Amino acid sequence: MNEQASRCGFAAIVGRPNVGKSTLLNKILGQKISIVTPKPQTTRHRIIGVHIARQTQILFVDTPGIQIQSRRAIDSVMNRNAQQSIADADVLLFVTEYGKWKDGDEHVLNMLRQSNQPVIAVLNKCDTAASKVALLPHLQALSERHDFLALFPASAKSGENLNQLIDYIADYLPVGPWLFPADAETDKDSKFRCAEIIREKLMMELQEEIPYGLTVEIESWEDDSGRVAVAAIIWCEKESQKPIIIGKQGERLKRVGTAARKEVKRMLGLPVHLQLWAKTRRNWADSMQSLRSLGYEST
Ligand SMILES: Nc1nc2c(ncn2[C@@H]2O[C@H](COP(=O)(O)OP(=O)(O)OP(=O)(O)O)[C@@H](O)[C@H]2O)c(=O)[nH]1
Ligand SMILES: [Mg+2]
Repeated sequence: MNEQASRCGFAAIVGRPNVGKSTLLNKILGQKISIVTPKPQTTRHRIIGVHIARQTQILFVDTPGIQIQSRRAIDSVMNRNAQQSIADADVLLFVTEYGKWKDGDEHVLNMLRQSNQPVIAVLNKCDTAASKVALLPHLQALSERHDFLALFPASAKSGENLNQLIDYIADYLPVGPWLFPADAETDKDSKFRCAEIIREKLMMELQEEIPYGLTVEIESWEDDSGRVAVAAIIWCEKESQKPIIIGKQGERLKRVGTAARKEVKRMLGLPVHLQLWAKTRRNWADSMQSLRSLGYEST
């Protein structure tokens, strides 16, 4: 590689919850780095996905959806993770959803305006538009909200326009050496990704407030002659949530375990044995001390 011409930088993917930030990261990377559910507030951490476009190493940073209100300690931690990613970025991708401009979008855009960082607007979920013509007034309205570097209608689901977006970022990022090894995919290790996969399956299974009161901790991880044995604890906030997570005769926990095991096996390319335990840690999501010990950054 010609060292002189190499470029590298952080492109933080920001927006309100549920606009498709993690789906966008995964589609660009061509693999699941960050979990996705139809529910808001799925992503809780900063997750870097490394993508190479020509001579540029683009460090995409998936972030938690920024919430207008932070009611609990975990909400503040999630918002801070997103804010820190904004501060550290070379360029910001402000993701919004076609046809759904909300107060939450305005709130995020205000934060971006105050950051004085360069912002690219991504109007996501354009596959839901009836036609290309239907997009035009929405693109016009978005372009009038801020002096964006560029604006891309896109679909993280179908991949529409993502190559153009990637090329734009690759040319925009500063000249400099690559910060990650050439074959790096993410800054997160297999344990983190396994815990997240379990949390995704739980979020898909559970309704109302319960998914927000859960976190997953890997208790043990043994890699024994090409076979991985994992024991994970699902922490809930209240004792009353435990039977709901476990389900009748353990059927829900079994479904979650089976789905998670299959995906972890695919990720590692190795046979996996997965054991799940539901336990209670009272109000862990409201306690900074518990959050820290459960792996939540508190920058
Ligand atoms: N139709 C359509 N759906 C999409 C697209 N991108 C994402 N979705 C869906 O939108 C929902 C939310 O996607 P996520 O990627 O989890 O959204 P997020 O912005 O990361 O959400 P948080 O992590 O909660 O902030 C999921 O059901 C996705 O399948 C898209 O381009 N088109
Ligand atoms: Mg997400």
